[in-house]
Amino acid sequence: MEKLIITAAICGAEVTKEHNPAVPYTVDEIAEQAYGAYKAGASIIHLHVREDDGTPTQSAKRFDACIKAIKARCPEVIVQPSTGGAVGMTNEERLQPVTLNPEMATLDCGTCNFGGDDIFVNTENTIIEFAQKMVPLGIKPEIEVFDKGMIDMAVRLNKKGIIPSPMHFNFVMGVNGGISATPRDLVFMQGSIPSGSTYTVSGVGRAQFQMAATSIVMGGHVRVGFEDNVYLSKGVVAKSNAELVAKTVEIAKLLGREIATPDEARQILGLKK
Ligand code: KMH
Ligand code: ZN
Repeated sequence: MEKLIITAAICGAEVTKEHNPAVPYTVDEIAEQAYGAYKAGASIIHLHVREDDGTPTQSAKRFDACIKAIKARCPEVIVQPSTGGAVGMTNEERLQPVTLNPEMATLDCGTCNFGGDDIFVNTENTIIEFAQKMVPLGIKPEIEVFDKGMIDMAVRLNKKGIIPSPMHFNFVMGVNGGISATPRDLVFMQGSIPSGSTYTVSGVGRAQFQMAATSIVMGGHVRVGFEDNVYLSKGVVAKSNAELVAKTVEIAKLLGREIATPDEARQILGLKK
């Protein structure tokens, strides 16, 4: 089986220090959390950034500062900026990190309820616009899907030549408004992507490690981190993203799956040189 790529989603846009005091806001905190996650076994850092007071921002300047601080501590790691940003941001705001020409960036492939009155909006035209900004630069899109219909959207855009093959998906499972985090649904999602695609699984909340284990067994990859879950186990708040990555490494070892280095992840995902 292919080596396991672990992505650490260290920060997110919605989770706060009230949820877990270790959620990073400052450039230094972000770099520290990224470094810890990398040392524990993550090859990709999925990156959102914040102002010092925790307000989510997509500022290119702030992304640049955070990426430089991360790379100063772990030059090898893959940094994957979010183009999803936070609910309610404009497309223009969200697209800013693409100007930094990263190896990868997220490409959210559909609109989703996000609990309460929140809606994360990604119309077909938005998805096309974002893909057309990334693809010519050789930025590998990680196709974020919160439901099965979003896979179908990506496949349609792939057939039209807007999203290139092979596609790499992130199945975000357990958002309040998206597909549930169950093995049955993961089998359904995996069976819906074109052969030759790769995928990672982000189990939200208490499902994080159950979905991680299921994906490890199925040959998928795994995302963990504060963006999706702040607990190490029931009632135990994780001290760091590194703890969440270390637990994933432990599960993978028990199940006989080796962990990919960043360079091995680059090869598996076909990232630009
Ligand atoms: N914060 C969510 C609204 C992504 O990074 O591309 C969107 C999100 C997806 O986190
Ligand atoms: Zn994100």
